[in-house]
Amino acid sequence: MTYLAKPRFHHPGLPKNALGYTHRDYEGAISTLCAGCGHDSISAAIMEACFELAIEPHRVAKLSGIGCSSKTPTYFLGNSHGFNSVHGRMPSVLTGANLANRDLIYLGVSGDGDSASIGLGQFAHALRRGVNMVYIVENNGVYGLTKGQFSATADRGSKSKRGVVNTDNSIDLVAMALQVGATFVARSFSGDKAQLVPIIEAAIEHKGAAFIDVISPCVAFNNHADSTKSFDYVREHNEAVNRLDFITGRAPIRVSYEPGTVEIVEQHDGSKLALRKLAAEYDVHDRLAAMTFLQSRAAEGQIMTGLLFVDPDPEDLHRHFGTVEQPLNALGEKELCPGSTALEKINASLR
Ligand SMILES: Cc1ncc(C[n+]2csc(CCOP(=O)(O)OP(=O)(O)O)c2C)c(N)n1
Ligand code: SF4
Ligand SMILES: [Mg+2]
Repeated sequence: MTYLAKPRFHHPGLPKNALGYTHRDYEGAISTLCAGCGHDSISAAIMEACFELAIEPHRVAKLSGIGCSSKTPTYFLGNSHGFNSVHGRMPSVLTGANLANRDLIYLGVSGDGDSASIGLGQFAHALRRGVNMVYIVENNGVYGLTKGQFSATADRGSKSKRGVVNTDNSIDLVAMALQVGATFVARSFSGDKAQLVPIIEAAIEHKGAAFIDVISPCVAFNNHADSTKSFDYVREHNEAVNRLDFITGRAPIRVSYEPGTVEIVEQHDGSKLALRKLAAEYDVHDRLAAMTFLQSRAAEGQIMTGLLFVDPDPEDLHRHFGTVEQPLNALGEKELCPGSTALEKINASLR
């Protein structure tokens, strides 16, 4: 419970990262979610990724909308900046914060209701504009917080806990992210930490719009036999296209796979992704082929996971706008206000 303070004491032998921080330094308040909720596993994966990357918590800004998923930033990175916005409006608040201070790592946490129902427009436009962020949707196919109504990602034909059949077609956020130009697109499962943690690490280092759809079963309303977002269903139908190891620019490459079975993708900042292909015909750099492949597998009922698309040299919104390297919120009056002569010139050019 959030009103219960966590004990400050921790075991002196806890492992430390390059900054000398332990996992405790990446925790937040005690979770109030249902025991077993997939969202808590995603929070754990985010904390693990930030610990492993030795990120200073004050360099992260967590933003969310409304929902059980959007509550989760309270439960991790308690020393980071946080903003719990309005339902479906996280992307525009994140975009504004990113424009004002490009120096922070932006982590947008949302739900399938928050992003695919009320916030669909915001979701598409933030990705289309290339906002440098990690956008995570904790996808359970229902509005968990308001007692389990179908969301727009619920599969047609799937049943609610009370047996009602969903007759609407579903929205695949991964397909949309690919279509609108996101430069890093992945899908994972809250029950697969080994896959999810390196995907989050790679997304944090990616300097563009990174989208991760994480299937995250709602144990209270959508974990029954006729659901396509239950733990059992996802375990049975989940097929990974690749396995990812994330390697920072500093670390030497040390992967345990057979030579020739791993593709090394270098990112702009020098970090590397070691990708072990599991689906022979899958090309992680071919956006169009990825879209076709994913759609055809989805039609067969398969849930494809892994790193689905990456552009190793992405452009972001600041590059499009040509903004200065220094964060706008750190500029002084002299730089922000060019004076009346410059204003006259601009006005004259518009007459
Ligand atoms: C403008 C507005 N409309 C409706 C609601 C009610 N509401 C709160 S959370 C929610 C859906 C949350 O679903 P999702 O984003 O999937 O999160 P989950 O709880 O499943 O993690 C809705 C409809 C609201 N808070 N604000
Ligand atoms: S209602 Fe569902 S989504 Fe919300 S905390 Fe409970 S299990 Fe998680
Ligand atoms: Mg949901």
